Amino acid sequence: METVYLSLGSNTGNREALLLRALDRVSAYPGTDVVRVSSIYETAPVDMVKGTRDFLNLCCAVRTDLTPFQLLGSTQGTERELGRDTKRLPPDPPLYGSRTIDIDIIIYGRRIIYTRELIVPHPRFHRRLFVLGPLSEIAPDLVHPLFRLTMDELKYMLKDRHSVGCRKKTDYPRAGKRTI
Ligand code: PH2
Ligand code: MG
Ligand code: MG
Repeated sequence: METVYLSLGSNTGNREALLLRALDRVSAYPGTDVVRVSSIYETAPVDMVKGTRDFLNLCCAVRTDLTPFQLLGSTQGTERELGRDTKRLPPDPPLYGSRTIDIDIIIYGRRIIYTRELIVPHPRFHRRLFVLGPLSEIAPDLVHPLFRLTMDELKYMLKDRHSVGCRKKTDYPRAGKRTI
């Protein structure tokens, strides 16, 4: 069993309902419990094509028996089921297009994985307040397996932490009975 941190985001459709449905799906994966869920944050789009709506983002901690690639297969299945259009490429790469739901594996225990399909720890999360905001809420002392800095320290080091829109929107009722 490993502790894994996921980042969830949505910026089309009923964003809040999509996040909560995605959390439900994750908790139904075999051998997987959602043990902590952050508040929902409303965040300004980063590196997105023009005119996209603000995101709702949250992070959750899960305990799982799934391997990283089994978990990736499951989260991609959930993205498809919740209407993520995987075929349509953004018109102007490397910018991103809108998404009903995006589920990213941020940290998987202390594993370091570098493949074409999956990079863990997520290669950009330490620069993104829309991940570090919710993640440092649920795991402030979690240490980045490569940088050896805590989530709180990484958040503090973000130069643009005041300029990127990221405000706490709702307190999501904490999931699960166990704490980490
Ligand atoms: N996800 C991205 C790119 N930009 N911006 C915000 N605010 N929230 C996201 O979840 C997000 C983004 C790529 O997955
Ligand atoms: Mg993403
Ligand atoms: Mg993704």
